[in-house]
Amino acid sequence: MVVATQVNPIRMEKIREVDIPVIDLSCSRSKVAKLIVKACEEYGFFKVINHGISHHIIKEMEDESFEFFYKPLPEKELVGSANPFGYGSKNIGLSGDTGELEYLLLPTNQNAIAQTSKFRCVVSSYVKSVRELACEILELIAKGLGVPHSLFSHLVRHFDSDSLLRLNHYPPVTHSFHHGDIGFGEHSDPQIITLLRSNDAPGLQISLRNGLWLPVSPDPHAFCVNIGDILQAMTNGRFISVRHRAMANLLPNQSRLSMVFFGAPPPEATIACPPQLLKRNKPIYKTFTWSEYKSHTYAHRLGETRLDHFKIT
Ligand code: GA4
Repeated sequence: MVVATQVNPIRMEKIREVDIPVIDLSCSRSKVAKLIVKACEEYGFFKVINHGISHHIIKEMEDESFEFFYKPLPEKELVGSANPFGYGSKNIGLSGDTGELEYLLLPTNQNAIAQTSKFRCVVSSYVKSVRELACEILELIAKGLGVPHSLFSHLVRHFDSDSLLRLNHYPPVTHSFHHGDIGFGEHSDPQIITLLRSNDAPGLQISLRNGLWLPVSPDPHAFCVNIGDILQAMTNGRFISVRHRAMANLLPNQSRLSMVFFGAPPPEATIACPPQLLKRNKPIYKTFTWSEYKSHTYAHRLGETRLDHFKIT
């Protein structure tokens, strides 16, 4: 496999004859911007390497997460159940979805993670770095699309941004697990953009246009980036909010841990495709606020195509 260099900012990862873009962020901005836009149009998914987030910050977040998940259940339950923030096990959302995982859902706004414990300090510095990376990627997208620099990133940088951090722990195999069991079922992410970092255990799969599921090879040095529903709406369907899922962890001795940042707008932000991106096309989606979209999301099942509800008929 060719490792990306200064000259070539993209390498393609061949899995089952499909190329997943791996984009080297240390290369020229204009080239990277074009490659990211192409990946968002073709897959709604890509990996970034040379992203600039220090290994130390990632490792500390991973260590703290494992320390939390290895605690006895009653201690984990002390943080409160995920409604929406807190600890959850097997139950996903409020509409009856389930999966083979446990997780912690955390808010990311500055007030919520006031730094009073080691865990909160670590979350706060991880969130700060990953939010910055998300905004840089959104600014590269804006450059590639030829729209104002902070058109998308200002929503995630906003003080009231509703961004989240999700820590997912997929425990090692037990005899009750079978090949094909689902860890976290098929869905698209409702937000603007998602940055996922996982340890070395496999599980993530993305859905291709032809309906096939493509396994994404784990790479602890990369971030997996996917487009969320809001960016699909803001690009009038040009970018794909890719459907993805995680399979149950079938490794006998190793846990899978993913740390997922969801970059979201503030609740009252109005979501619409800007005129520069509509060009001569008609808008596909109605205008809505993030708060309206979120209420709709939480009232429905994980696997729904939520944007359909906001289509102009
Ligand atoms: C999917 C993306 C994020 O993990 C999440 C999930 C949320 C939850 O786990 O509470 C949802 C799911 C996600 C979309 C549909 C609803 C809400 C579970 C569910 C059934 C935190 C999010 O924002 O939306």
